[in-house]
Amino acid sequence: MPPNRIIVHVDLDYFFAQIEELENPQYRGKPVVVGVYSGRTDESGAVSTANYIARRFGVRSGMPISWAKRALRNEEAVFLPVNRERYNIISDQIMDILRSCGDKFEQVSVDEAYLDVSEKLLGHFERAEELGRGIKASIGEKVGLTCSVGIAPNKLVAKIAANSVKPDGLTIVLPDAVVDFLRPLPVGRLYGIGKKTEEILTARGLRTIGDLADQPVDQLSQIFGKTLGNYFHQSANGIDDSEVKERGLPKSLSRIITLKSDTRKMDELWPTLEILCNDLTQKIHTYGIAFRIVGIIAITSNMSVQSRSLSLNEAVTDKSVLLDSVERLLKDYLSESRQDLRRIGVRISAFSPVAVQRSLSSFLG
Ligand code: TTP
Ligand code: MG
Ligand code: MG
Repeated sequence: MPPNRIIVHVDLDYFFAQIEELENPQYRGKPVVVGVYSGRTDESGAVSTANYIARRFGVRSGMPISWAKRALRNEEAVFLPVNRERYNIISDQIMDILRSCGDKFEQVSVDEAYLDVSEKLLGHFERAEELGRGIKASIGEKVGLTCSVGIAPNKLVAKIAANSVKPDGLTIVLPDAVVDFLRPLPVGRLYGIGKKTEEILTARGLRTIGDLADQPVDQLSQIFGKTLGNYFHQSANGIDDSEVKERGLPKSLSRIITLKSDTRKMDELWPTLEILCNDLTQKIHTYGIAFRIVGIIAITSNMSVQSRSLSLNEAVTDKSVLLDSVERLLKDYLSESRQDLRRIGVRISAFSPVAVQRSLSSFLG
C-alpha cells in the first residue's frame, strides 16, 4: 500500500460552449451561450453554460436565456441550442482517455471524472504535477479542449482544487496543505452545502470552511443532526475516505471524424467508417465487452446533427456485425437526406461483459 492516496479530479472548462468553439472557430473571442430553448419564443429557456467571456457579463448556468440576452445586448454574442449527442461523443472520447490514466476511474458527470493514481505514482506527490500536465496535454492533443485538474489526497479536496483555478488550471494540494487550502474558502464550496444550508451557516457566523472546522462537532450535530453534523465536521477538516468507485463497464464508446471533404457518397464515406469501426472493435476487445446498440452520427455541412441507431438481439463483439449495422444505418440515412456530410461518427452502447456474448448467430432484430 503506498503511503499517500493520490486522487485526481478532472473537469472540462465551459464544456458545451467550448465544444461549439472548437467546431466553429469563428465563435472564438465572442461571448458564447448554449441553452435549452423551450420553444415558445427564441428567448424562452435556460442557459446550460456559457464561455468565460459571456460569464464576465454575469451569464451563468441555469439563468433564463432572456436574462443572458439582456446582459449581452450590446455584444456580438452567439446563442446556440444544446446538442447533447455531439457533446456525448466528445465526452466518451475524453472519458476513454482518462480511464487509461489512473489505477481506478470514476466518471461523475458528462465532463467530470475522478482517478485514483496512488499505485501508479507509488504515493509520490512530487510526481503529481507531471501527471496532471500529461492528462491536460492528452485531452488537448487528442480532443482539442482544455480542462482543469485538481490533485489531492482525497476526492473532496481534489474536486475543490480542480474548481479553484479555472479555466485551464492545475492545482495540487499536498497532504500537509489540505487544511490551510480549505480554511479561507466559503462553506458553499463543500459538497452537500447548497444555498439553503449555506444561509443557515452564515446566519450563525460560519462563513468559511475554517469557521466550520473550528466549530465543535457537537454543536454542528445539534443543528443538523448527527450524521450531517459529523459529515460537515469531517469535510471542513479535509477528511474524506470515500473510494474512487469504478463503475464497471463504460456506458458507451464512440468515435467521430471530420471528413477530408464534405460528401454524401457511400464509397467516399465507407473507408472512414471502416477506420472508426476498427478502432471501436479494438476498444471493446481491450475492455472485454460486447455491444448491443449501434448508432451513427452524421453532421452535415451546415452543422445539423442527425443520428440513427439500432438494437441487436443480443450483445456481440464481431466487427462484421458492426460494419453491417453501420452500413444499414448509413444507407437508411442517405436515402432520407440530401445534404453533404462534414463529420461522421459511430457509437456503440448497451455493453455486457464478454463472457455472456455469443457471436454472429443472432444478428439484427
Ligand atoms: P460544469 O462542469 O458545471 O460547467 P462547465 O463545464 O460549463 O463550466 P466550468 O466547469 O468551466 O465551470 O457542467 C458541465 C456541462 O453540463 C456544462 O457545459 C453544461 C451542462 N450543464 C447544464 O446543462 N446545466 C447546468 O446547470 C450545469 C451546471 C451544467
Ligand atoms: Mg466543467
Ligand atoms: Mg462538471
